[in-house]
Amino acid sequence: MANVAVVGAQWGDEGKGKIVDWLSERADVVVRFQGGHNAGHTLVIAGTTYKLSLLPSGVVRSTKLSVIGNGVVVDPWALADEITRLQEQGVTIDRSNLRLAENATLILPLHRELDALREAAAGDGKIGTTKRGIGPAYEDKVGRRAIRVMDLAELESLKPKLARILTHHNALRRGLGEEEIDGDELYSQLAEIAPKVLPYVDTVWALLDEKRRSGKRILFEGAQGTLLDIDHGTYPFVTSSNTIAAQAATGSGVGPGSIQYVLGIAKAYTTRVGEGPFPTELFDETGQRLGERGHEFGTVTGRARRCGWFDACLVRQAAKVGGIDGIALTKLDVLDGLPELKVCIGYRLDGKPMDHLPAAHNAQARVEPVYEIMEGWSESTAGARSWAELPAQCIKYVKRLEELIEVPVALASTSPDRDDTILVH
Ligand code: 2SA
Ligand code: MG
Repeated sequence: MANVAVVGAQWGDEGKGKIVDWLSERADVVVRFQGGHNAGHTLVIAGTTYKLSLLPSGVVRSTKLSVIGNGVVVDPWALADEITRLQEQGVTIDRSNLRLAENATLILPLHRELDALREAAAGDGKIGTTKRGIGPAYEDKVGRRAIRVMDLAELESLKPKLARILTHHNALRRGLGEEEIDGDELYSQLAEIAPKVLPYVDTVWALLDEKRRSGKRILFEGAQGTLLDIDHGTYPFVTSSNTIAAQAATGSGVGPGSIQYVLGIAKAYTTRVGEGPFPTELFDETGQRLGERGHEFGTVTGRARRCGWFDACLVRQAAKVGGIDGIALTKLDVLDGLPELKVCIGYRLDGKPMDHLPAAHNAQARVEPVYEIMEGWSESTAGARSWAELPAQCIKYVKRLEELIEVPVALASTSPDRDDTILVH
């Protein structure tokens, strides 16, 4: 198998965790390259449920090397807690199977606070963030004042760096009427957490280069989804990183040619958590049914996800901007028993047809979906493991989606269990 990047082709929560886990069996190294502990992956292995946020999904398999790349924003306290939580579940995590990029940006408590303060102040204009400090941490990275993982190893030079970042943040905090942050206190907090994360620190680009040259297979694990990409998503209702496969290269320090196949994950319907446009959103019983049958609640925050019909127009766009080679279609079984299925094939904006989602927020919020109606299936597809086990109408649905999104469906998934996966091509 070539090196594969797995990315969400919708608004996140497409079921990437299960597919990454499925693929990680065939890989040697699993790499996270963007986002942080705003991600939530649920893995079910041999009846045990593992909830991962920051750690790559490969971590539950002790023979795989898991890598947190430079493109990730790392809350060191959240990382230490997640490691402890998994260790308590019997998972081995040590330097032999986990490495953290020395040049990854840290999320500090002040980022989390600022995220929450801004959301509270925004009222109806809020983004609906996970309040994990993701956006503010990326702002500081781009603003060239961030504290990075390697700074924890050089405590003697940390104080002037803290003074720099605090000059910026304390000015902001004064403006918001918040108490200023004391540099000495932050220094002590960081000095205390440092020994918990430093054992994993490595020069990740060199490590990955060595793995690649020695023929090891690398799996790049994306978080969130294409429509949450800072450039290509439904801005400003997006996350603060690039979520598409191109980021796998910059976010881990490999060349773009190191990624041979981009697998996009899409749900057989659509969900979104947080605010922002969602053309195929359902506000009726069908939407409620999808949410209930699909257990559509955020892994990280427990928020109920908004649900709607499959939007082929959006997934086609995601495939094009991200270079998706094949789609893994998940949660097909959630559609079981629906008499009729709608698929969005395009939009109308002020009466004019559109074959893509426009970039302007106002236009995105106003587009009306154009639907194609398909017959549903009454049989259960839950747990199907081969194409032949699927009802004819379900195969027809998948085939039609393939045509509309202009990318082959390479895998289909029919339950959270990793073995309930159909290899289509
Ligand atoms: P943020 O916190 O700055 O990244 O939020 C900005 C937007 O990105 C959305 N976002 C997500 N959407 C779906 N799933 C995400 N992860 C968790 C999960 C979500 C949860 O996998 O279940 O538990 O609530 C995720 N992370 C960020 C977010 O909703 C905002 O729209
Ligand atoms: Mg998730």
